[in-house]
Amino acid sequence: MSIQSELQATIADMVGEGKGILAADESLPTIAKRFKAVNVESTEENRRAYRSLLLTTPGLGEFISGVILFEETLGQKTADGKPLPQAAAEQGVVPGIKVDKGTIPLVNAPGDLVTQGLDGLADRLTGYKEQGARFAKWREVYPIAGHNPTMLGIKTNAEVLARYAAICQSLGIVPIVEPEVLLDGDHTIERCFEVTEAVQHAVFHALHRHRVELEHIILKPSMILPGKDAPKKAGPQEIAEKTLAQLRRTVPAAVPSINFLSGGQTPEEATANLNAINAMAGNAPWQLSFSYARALQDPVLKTWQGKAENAQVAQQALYKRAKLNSVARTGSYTSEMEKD
Ligand code: 5MM
Repeated sequence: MSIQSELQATIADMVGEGKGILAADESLPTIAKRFKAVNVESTEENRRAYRSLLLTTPGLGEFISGVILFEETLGQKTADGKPLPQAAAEQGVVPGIKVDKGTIPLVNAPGDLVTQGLDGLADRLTGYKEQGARFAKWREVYPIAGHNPTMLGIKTNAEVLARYAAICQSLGIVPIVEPEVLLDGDHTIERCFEVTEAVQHAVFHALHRHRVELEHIILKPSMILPGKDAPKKAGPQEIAEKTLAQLRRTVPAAVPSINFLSGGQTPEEATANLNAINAMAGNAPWQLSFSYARALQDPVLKTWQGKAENAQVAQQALYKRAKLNSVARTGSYTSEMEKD
């Protein structure tokens, strides 16, 4: 199969009607934090058991078309010895891999960050592909504060995202491009709009410079939201209106799918906001979907609590959230459905 056909086949499998992506790619410090909140120790066996629970959820493939894994998970197996990427693939869920190596401060841009991991990326991707990964994910992070993000931060992060995406495509791996404007702070929704517009404008400019084929990427952005400590809150209507207006300004129609991250919203908020976005989307050129970690997994972790006897009910919690987000893709979700 040519690289082009391979990329197209992966996009076709991932961009299904009514489906979204499960992000289960928490790095070791992040999963330790998530486990600690429910009194579970972050051992390799507990991480294997938890991710195995997620990927073997009965019916997961009805609503989930792709799963982002952490490097360790690619090599782990279910209790009966099946590689976890294979367990996902057998449910119709395309396995992918987070390939960035986290952020460091960006020199000469105090307050801004830049993501590491480009050195040796092509070799790592070749190995991940042999283990079953068909797509990759890389996240750049933009904090909003007084002077942040700076123009240096915006341009540097865009360049890194574009270099990552070009390397992935050259190897037949679909890149998820994730520029996350952080929710932390007391900034207004208007400031989030302004920053996100500048960030995405720079990202698409860099993708063009690096000749990345927009038809073969998935964009994973944050929604347009007021900072989590902002005195003035916003409801789903305003969030949807501003998120769509911003995306129309910056995202070319060639991009097949926009899969939002949840970024610290509650599971119910993330579903209600995705629903409002789809209800208002009209003839938007892209699919508008989800790639949530916390907004899909929080209820699962709270139910599981590290106990094998809770695994089945925890899987039902994942099934429910995946289903409700699938309904939100049609704009017909209501909060009443939470009670089912
Ligand atoms: C922003 O984080 C991504 C989406 O998660 P949320 O829906 O919870 O916002 C997620 O894929 C993220 O990249 C992983 O949780 C891993 O984060 P770290 O920082 O451990 O790489």
